[in-house]
Amino acid sequence: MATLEGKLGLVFGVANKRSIAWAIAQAWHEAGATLAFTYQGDRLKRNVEQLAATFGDDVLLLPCDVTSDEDIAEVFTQVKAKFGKLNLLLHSIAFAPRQALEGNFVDTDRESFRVAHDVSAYSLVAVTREAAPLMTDGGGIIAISYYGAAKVVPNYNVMGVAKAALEASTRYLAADLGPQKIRVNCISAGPMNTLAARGISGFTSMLKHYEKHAPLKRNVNPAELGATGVFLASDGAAAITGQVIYVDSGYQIMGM
Ligand code: NAD
Ligand code: 0WE
Repeated sequence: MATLEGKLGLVFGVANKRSIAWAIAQAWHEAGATLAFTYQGDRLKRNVEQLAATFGDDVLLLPCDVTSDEDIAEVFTQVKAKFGKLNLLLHSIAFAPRQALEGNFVDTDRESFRVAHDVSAYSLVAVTREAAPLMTDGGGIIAISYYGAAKVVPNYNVMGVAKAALEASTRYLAADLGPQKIRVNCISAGPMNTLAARGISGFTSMLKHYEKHAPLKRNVNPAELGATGVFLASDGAAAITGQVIYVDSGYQIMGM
C-alpha cells in the first residue's frame, strides 16, 4: 500500500510541468493521495487544468492569488465542501519584483520588500491558519525554501530575506500547531530549471557551480524533490517538524 493512501492534499504553486509543486504533486499522487490545486490567475488556469486532468476528470481546481484574503478564504470554503477535511498542504510560491533580484540588496525599495515578504512568507501563515481547522486527524504542511535564506547568494537579495522569514515562520507555525499533530517543514531545494529561475542572469553558471562544488557533483532532479515531499508528508516523518531539509546534493555542508 502506498504511503499516502487515503490522504487529502491541497497544492499551491503549480505554474507548469517544470514547477517544483508539480514534481511533489505527482509524487504525492503516485503515493496514493487525492489532490486539489490552486492556480495564480487566468494566465495559468489552462496549464494547471491540463496537468491536473492527468489525475482524473473531477480534480478540484481553484483560483488563488495569495495576496488576497478573500481568494484564500474561498479556497478553503471549497476544499471543506469537497473534501470535508485535509491532511496535506504544499506551499510552493515565491515572488519578488524582478528589479529587486539584481544589483545590491541595500537598494531594495520598501514596496519590493513588502511584496516579496507578502507573497513568499506571509502567505504560508495565512494558508496554514485556514488549513489547520480542516486537519482534524493531524496534518503535514511543506514549504519550499532556498539556501539564500541562510547565506548570501549574489542577486537573490530580498528573496533571501523573505526565505529567512519563511523558514522562521515554519518554526513558529510548527510550535503553534504541534499539539494538533500538524507538522510544518521546509524543503530547501538546490537550483532547479523552472519558470521562476528562467531569465535569472547567471542561472546556468549557478547549475554548473553546484555540479562542481556539491559533494554529489551533480544537480537535483524533480523526482528527488518529490520523494522527499512524500517522506515528509508520510507517517515516517511523524516526529519531524519545524525543520529545513536540504535537498541540494549536499551543497549546504560545504564551507569552501
Ligand atoms: P514556478 O514558477 O514553477 O512556481 C512559482 C509559483 O509561485 C508559480 O506557480 C506562481 O503562480 C506562484 N505565485 C507567485 N506569486 C503568486 C501569488 N501572488 N499568488 C499565488 N501564486 C503565486 O517556480 P518554482 O521554481 O517551482 O518555485 C516554487 C518554489 O520553489 C518557490 O517558493 C521558490 O522560491 C522555490 N525554490 C525554487 C528553486 C529553483 O531554483 N527553481 C530553488 C529553491 C526553492
Ligand atoms: O526562489 C527562487 C526564485 C523566485 C523568484 C523568481 C522570480 C523571477 C521572475 C521570485 N521572484 C521572481 N520575480 C520575477 O520577476 N529561486 C530559488 C531561484 C533563484 O532565483 C535567483 C537565484 C535562484 C537560485 C535569483 C538570483 C540569484 C539566484
